[in-house]
Amino acid sequence: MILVLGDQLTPGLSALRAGDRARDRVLMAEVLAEASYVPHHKKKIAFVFSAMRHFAEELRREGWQVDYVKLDDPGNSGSLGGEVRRALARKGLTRVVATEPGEWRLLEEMRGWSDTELLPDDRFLADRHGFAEWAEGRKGLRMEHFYRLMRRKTALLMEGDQPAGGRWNFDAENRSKADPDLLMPRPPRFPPDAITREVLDLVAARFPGNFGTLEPFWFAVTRADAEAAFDHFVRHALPQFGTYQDAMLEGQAFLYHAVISPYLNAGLLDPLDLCRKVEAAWRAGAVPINSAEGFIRQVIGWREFVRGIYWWQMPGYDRVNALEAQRALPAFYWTGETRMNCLRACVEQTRDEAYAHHIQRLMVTGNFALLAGIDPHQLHEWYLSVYADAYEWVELPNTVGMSQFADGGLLASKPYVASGAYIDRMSDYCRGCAYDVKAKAGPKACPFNLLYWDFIARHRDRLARNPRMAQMVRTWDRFAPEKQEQLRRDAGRFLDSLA
Ligand code: FAD
Ligand code: DLZ
Ligand code: SF4
Repeated sequence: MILVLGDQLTPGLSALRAGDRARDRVLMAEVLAEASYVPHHKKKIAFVFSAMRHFAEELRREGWQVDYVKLDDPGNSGSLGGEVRRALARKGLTRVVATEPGEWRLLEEMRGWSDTELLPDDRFLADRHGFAEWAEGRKGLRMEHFYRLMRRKTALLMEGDQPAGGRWNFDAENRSKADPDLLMPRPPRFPPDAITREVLDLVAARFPGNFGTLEPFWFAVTRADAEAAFDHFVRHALPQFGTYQDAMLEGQAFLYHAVISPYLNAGLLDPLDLCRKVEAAWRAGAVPINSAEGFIRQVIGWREFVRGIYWWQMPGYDRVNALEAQRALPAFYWTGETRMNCLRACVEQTRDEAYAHHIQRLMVTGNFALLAGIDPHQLHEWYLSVYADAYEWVELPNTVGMSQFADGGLLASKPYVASGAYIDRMSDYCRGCAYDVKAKAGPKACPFNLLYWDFIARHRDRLARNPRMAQMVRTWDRFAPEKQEQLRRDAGRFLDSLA
């Protein structure tokens, strides 16, 4: 029996390649354990279940015999292990083959199943053991070094041994603010079919208290639709993707982003295929190099790099807390009820779409949590719950490593902290805010401004040793003692007011 998990919806999956469709049976199971190990967004559960059901149909069309267990099927044991045992008994089978899962917790569990053979997940460019060998013994781990290896390995955007366009990285050109008058291409919307409708009813009935708006639901749930969404991105948004990659606009959730991470992480899309299409669009003159390189760097660079770190550092990486941040996650991360307009907008968008783009996650919700000293584990569980693309292998390193510096600088060379000025420069959020982004002290002062200096003061000694932060520490040291006291008092008052 071949077990296929909810984020393994790939016809070329190693476990399927190892099988024989005339002899073997495929098992797919919706189980409460996977649907509730964190309180997932309703849209995330609906996406996974509907994509699983459509993938089962795809496999059947290709000649596989598929046993599909729905969440509300009578007798559903509620766990993957339980469903494997039930299916073996039902069919009189004795051996299970599966591809390694994407999360440590499940890998540990599956390693304990005596009759199960686990095959490597080779849907990534860098295998996890190879990454660990590369990382082991290096002084500083930098994504850029890893990325160049991946460029050479894939030959993407290469002219012989040299990077196309004469540079490896065009990030410096990717920091423009977006104008609300720009015509934004919207991601295509796929109306729910009968299978998705049934899933939406199931999620509404079984997960009524979970975070998030279930409808309208328009995600692609088949490979064909996911590919259509990507082709639409390449034609309509990719040309501007690089330039506006870091921009944020109120009411514009997607800007020029691809909005494909749920599809990619569930296995509906193949990362190398996507990058080849992007390279072809650049070679055809349809998109500029800063966009093509920016996209390819995210996919063969960051995505692979964070996965390598996850497997190298687990178990234990989910408990790192280098800055000893202990504050509870404020309730407004779930309700959006805050006077800080940037946070309100990002949380409400997350509630409605199960999506936020990278800078919203890193520089609004992440930045605030880091400045305020929120417990990174609680924050990790939040990110893992609320985004449709969230699986621990990719979410955890982005949260505790990139965003919270909780691994002490293993993944990021400096904490991603910024005052309100950064958010004001990259967005239009501050215009509609109850706080004044220009005010540095007093009751109207933007909380990011107060918390920024409070953060520098709290971690002064550690930050003074970091070459990329030392300048800010020197600035803090030069403030008059009365100014330092007032900033810390105002910040303390604000922090005390957080529920
Ligand atoms: P685009 O901006 O269009 O980028 C294209 C693709 O590049 C993405 O689909 C994604 O596959 C890849 N990519 C870009 N940045 C990253 C990155 N930092 N790490 C890995 N892949 C990247 N991404 C997830 O897929 N799942 C998560 O659970 C997740 N959690 C995050 C948590 C935090 C705190 C932060 C700061 C980032 C997180 N990211 C996560 C990375 C990034 O925010 C999303 O991949 C991106 O927003 C997805 O939207 P998109 O498809 O429109 O991406
Ligand atoms: C995310 C998810 C959800 C919500 N439900 C299921 C499920 O019922 N059955 C299943 O096989 N997979 C599900 N998944 C995806 C798994 O959680 C994912 O395979 C593991 O977290 C490993 O990445
Ligand atoms: Fe956010 Fe501060 Fe701007 Fe308000 S003023 S939107 S809190 S950055």
